Amino acid sequence: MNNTQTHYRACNLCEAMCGLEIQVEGDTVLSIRGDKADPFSQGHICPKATALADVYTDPDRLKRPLRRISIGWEEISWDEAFSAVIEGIRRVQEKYGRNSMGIYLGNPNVHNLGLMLYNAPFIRSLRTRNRFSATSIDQLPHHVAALLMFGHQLLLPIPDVDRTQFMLMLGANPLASNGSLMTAPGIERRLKKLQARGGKLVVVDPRRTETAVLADQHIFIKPGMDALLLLALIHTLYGEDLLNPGRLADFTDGFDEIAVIAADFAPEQVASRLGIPAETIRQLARQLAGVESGVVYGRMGLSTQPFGGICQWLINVLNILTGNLDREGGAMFTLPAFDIVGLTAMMGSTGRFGHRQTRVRGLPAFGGEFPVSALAEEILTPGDGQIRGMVTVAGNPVLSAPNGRQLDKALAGLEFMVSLDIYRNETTRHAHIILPTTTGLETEHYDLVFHALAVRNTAKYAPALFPPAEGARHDWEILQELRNRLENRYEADRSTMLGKMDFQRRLRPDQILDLALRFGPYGANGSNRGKLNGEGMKLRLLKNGPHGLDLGPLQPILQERLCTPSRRVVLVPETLAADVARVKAELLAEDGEAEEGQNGRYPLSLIGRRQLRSNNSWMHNSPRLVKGKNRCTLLMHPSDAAARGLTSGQTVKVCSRVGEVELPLEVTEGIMPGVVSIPHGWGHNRPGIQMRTAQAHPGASLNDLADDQRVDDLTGNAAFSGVPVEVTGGDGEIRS
Ligand SMILES: Nc1nc2c(c(=O)[nH]1)N[C@H]1C(S)=C(S)[C@@H](COP(=O)(O)OP(=O)(O)OC[C@H]3O[C@@H](n4cnc5c(=O)[nH]c(N)nc54)[C@H](O)[C@@H]3O)O[C@H]1N2
Ligand SMILES: Nc1nc2c(c(=O)[nH]1)N[C@H]1C(S)=C(S)[C@@H](COP(=O)(O)OP(=O)(O)OC[C@H]3O[C@@H](n4cnc5c(=O)[nH]c(N)nc54)[C@H](O)[C@@H]3O)O[C@H]1N2
Ligand code: SF4
Ligand SMILES: [Mo]
Repeated sequence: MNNTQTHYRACNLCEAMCGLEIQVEGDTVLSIRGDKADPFSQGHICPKATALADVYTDPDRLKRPLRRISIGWEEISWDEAFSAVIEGIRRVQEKYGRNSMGIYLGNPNVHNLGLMLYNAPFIRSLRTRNRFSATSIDQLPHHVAALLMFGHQLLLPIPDVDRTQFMLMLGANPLASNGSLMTAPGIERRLKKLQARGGKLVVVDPRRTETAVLADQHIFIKPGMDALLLLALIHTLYGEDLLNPGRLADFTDGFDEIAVIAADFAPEQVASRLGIPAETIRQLARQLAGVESGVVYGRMGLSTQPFGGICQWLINVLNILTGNLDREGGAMFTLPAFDIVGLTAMMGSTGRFGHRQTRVRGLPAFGGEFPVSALAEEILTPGDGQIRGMVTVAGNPVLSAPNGRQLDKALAGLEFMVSLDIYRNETTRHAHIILPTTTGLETEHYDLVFHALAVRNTAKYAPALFPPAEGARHDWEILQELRNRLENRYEADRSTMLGKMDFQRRLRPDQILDLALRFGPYGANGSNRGKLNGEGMKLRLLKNGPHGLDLGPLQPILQERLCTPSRRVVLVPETLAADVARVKAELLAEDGEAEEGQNGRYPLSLIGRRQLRSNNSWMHNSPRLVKGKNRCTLLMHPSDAAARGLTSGQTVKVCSRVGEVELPLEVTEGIMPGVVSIPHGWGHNRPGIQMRTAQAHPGASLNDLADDQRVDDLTGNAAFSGVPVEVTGGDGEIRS
């Protein structure tokens, strides 16, 4: 008898939400293919999707709670583990106060329905200010710009790539990353269609990336200089009378102020600093202003740099000045079925910025979280408020946050640490207790976050394909249990407003999802109920349509979504405008404080790069993803290699202010002179981890070089782009 079953779900690994068609027999995955019937992804997948099967069967996956003992690790029961965790947290907080516990949430949180719904009440039960997440090593500047301009941290403009005629893309490489803050499965096909309909793609990047190769024009830029380019583009729009905000002028304030700000940044003024001819800048501005629809889009490379906040702000400004914000083919806003923006706005929580500062360096909090660049010093610096214990949930900051070696040292000295994770890796090896969780195919899936960042309005749900790996528990179940045990101390909580709306205490994730769908914009009483032929959105509808529902292209909706007190767009928020002084001092002035060269000791500028077969730090234990040649190499321009007498294939040593690594050199014309690149997420050669395939392909960690003191001073986001380094010949031994 043939027991083969077919299961449909969205891939949870990156932001693209590709539909998967998975053939299984019993608990064996026979195949994972692109789901051609998924209206959004139309069959697209990448090589990482098939590795979901590897994660499911991985012999290194943790199955039972682990306790660290003097000679290694011992498996313990769940009840023992929960008791030990509560005892550990209480011990630390009773001794040093409640802020002595810290928490770090990693990237897979946002790909996990249970975590998205249950981590907030758990965090509240910890009662600590010391909260951190991957947001501050990623997209924090986007949130700051959205909060200050549109009044809500999650009102993020999404490029309408399927309808635009012109895309100016800075600091993003969607052909490798599959798109970010732009959920667009099959992005290569979408960009080629843009070109096929006569549209143009221009890429600004220090490296000739996969996306730059596809583009109609690629402009090299020195890392961290984009703010100058964006200001010069704005200058040109004003100077050449190219302004055309259209209907946006009716509800936007600040057109005169931005003209004054941009006045000092004529293309001719910035050209030599930028290394981009003034005429190229002027042409770019004219092109953007001349098309019927166009969009400026900037991602990682523009967020994780010293001017991240300014860059994300100015990108929005450019889209407004050219009338492209909230317009078909421009940068648009989603109306997702689970409407996080609407729900949080209703509860009055639109985001907060700068309401408190970190103890040691005074970096600003955003949305109740501190920048993770400050985590190590908050642990290592003695004094009142020092962090003595940590919880990590689905995070690997030792490889993901800047100055990983310092963080290694900090975590090793904690009095108590607990990690919810599927692996014992570079970070979780420091835990006293590791709680093993389900992931991927063992979880039910609805993309709470990425439907809200997609280039079309879509909705898709899938139940878990497999029961939890033997012994593992769902993240949300673990957090709920910990919270219940912690809150015994704080009975008073239940009388508060939040206590009364405590859905998590009474409902499962799918039940909360169902409620949110029913009360959302496509629900029976929602503003967009018409979309579903009279049937209101509910979970059952999604269960009956396993390929996902297409709710149509994005619509102009900004005016009704705005959350600013004035209900108008703030083109020039004061905090951002004030930060332009820093651009002048550090980037514009010929004798500026730009750290380039730092006394000539670290003359090269280091950037990262993403690779299709890698997913941040945690998928290198899949044999099919790491097979083949070593991809963790240093890219360098031939002129820089020649100047140092270095040749392709040899091992080189890369040094920065905070550390050094050794890795093979790859000489290529595809990177600017003066710039070198290493992919992030590698460096699995630390002792005490249990990821055998990854350990056999360790690579070196980019974040052993990235500097925790280098941040965007405004937002506190890590500045990974342009870390000053020097490269010399290594020990001669080539490591694989
Ligand atoms: N230099 C440099 N550094 C970077 C970047 C860069 O471009 N350059 N990129 C940054 C970006 S954009 C991000 S988002 C961060 C990511 O930073 P992190 O989130 O800290 O790192 P990840 O590698 O995503 O680690 C995810 C962890 O979650 C575990 N995990 C996977 N699935 C599950 C699950 O379902 N449940 C639980 N409990 N655990 C799970 C994995 O084993 C791993 O330990 O890295 C940042 N760091
Ligand atoms: N295969 C794969 N896909 C992923 C991930 C992964 O690890 N692997 N991670 C996922 C995550 S968590 C995220 S956040 C997204 C990120 O998705 P993207 O934002 O597309 O990230 P990157 O591919 O790192 O692209 C950043 C680009 O910025 C360039 N850059 C660096 N510094 C500068 C600068 O100063 N100025 C300019 N103009 N450009 C600069 C780099 O050369 C690089 O090409 O990808 C997601 N998708
Ligand atoms: S592109 Fe992203 S979502 Fe699509 S299959 Fe690959 S990892 Fe999964
Ligand atoms: Mo990310």
